[in-house]
Amino acid sequence: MRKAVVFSVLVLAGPLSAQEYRLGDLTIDRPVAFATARTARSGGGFMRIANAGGTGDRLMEVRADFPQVMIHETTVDDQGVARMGHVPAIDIPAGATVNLGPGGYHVMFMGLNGDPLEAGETIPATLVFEKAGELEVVFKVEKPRHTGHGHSGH
Ligand SMILES: [Cu+2]
Repeated sequence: MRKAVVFSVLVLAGPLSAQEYRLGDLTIDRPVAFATARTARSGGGFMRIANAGGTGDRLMEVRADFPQVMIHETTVDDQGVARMGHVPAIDIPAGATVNLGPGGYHVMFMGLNGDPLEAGETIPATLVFEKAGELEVVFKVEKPRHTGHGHSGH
């Protein structure tokens, strides 16, 4: 219980400082999600993962309190049409920084069903890495930027 209280204080302090998490050689920078429309069925989660170690790792899974959470990648085909597809894992090569951002890899919080993500909310989640293990993080929900990254197709 005491641990939970301390944790929430840290989260409240978040807006003034970038949220950064460390797990072994991995640094996870600023997990955010964007507020969704009331009718949206899913919302995207984003962050940056840096691997300072000498061996690669992989983000295998993200767990959070939604009916389904998947790892997606947005790709653009020859016709310029963007599509999202499930990817089983994201490689985090040794020495590399991998950006999960609009238009690329993202976490998909699915099954919102009339309970949209709202700015100011936080989403506790667990990141599961193949080698480094599990890490608890908190995604901050922010107002969407105008990136054209829609999820209406879900
Ligand atoms: Cu997606």
